[in-house]
Amino acid sequence: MNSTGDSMIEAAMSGIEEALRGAGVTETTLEPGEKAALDRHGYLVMPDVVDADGLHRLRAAFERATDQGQQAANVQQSGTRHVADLANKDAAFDSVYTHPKVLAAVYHVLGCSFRVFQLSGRDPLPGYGQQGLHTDWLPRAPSEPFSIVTALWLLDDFTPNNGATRLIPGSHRVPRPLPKSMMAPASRHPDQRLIIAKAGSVLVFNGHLWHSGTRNETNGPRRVLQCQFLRRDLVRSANTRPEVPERLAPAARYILGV
Ligand SMILES: O=C(O)CCC(=O)C(=O)O
Repeated sequence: MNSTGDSMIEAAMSGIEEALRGAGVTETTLEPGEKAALDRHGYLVMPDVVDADGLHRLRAAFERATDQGQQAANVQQSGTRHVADLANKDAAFDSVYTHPKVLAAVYHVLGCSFRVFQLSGRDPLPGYGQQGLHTDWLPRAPSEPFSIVTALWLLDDFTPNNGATRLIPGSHRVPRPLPKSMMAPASRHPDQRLIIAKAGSVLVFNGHLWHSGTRNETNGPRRVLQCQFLRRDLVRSANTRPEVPERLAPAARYILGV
């Protein structure tokens, strides 16, 4: 969108607080215990965010989106189905970046204006998916604010052996970068925790938290939608190419950054 279009949206939606209100976020959307978990542990699992019908729609949209384009060659190399730019691929994904509770969590962590940086999907195939521990943004000095929050929408159950996300609780507050030795996929951190949760849950975490996907040891899929929200002042070019869906309400357009 050109600068005239940008300023029209900015004028229509004067800031993040208005966008959050438009999306239905209130002071009490997040409970005190949920805020405390985000502060202390750096993550929160929200169960039952998506009901059975919603899951059916999101899974179908995920499959349609991964069928588009040249996926097969990439999958053979990486053993993981990746699909990018979902905001442009299906209206079913609109709810992923406008859900009030997720937005409330993002605002709680960042405390400033933000927008979608990337909305993608990930499905490690049987035998694949082990990643090294990483963060989703550059290392930060203790005096610097947090920059990014990631929300993983579980389209399949996370079980002990199907490639669930592992994370190190509290590591978003560690005042030194992730040790190189821990970045190797084979490394195990003594404090790592595997997130076991039902399909329809959303795992929201501070993007500075040390985390990774693990190996899918089953024969089933382990699909997630990955939505990253970045401080608005850091977005140079987002990894999403929104073609401004007309259906979107002003709050959704603001959060998407279109
Ligand atoms: O899919 C997951 O469990 C986490 C993936 C992840 O951290 C990443 O792709 O950077």
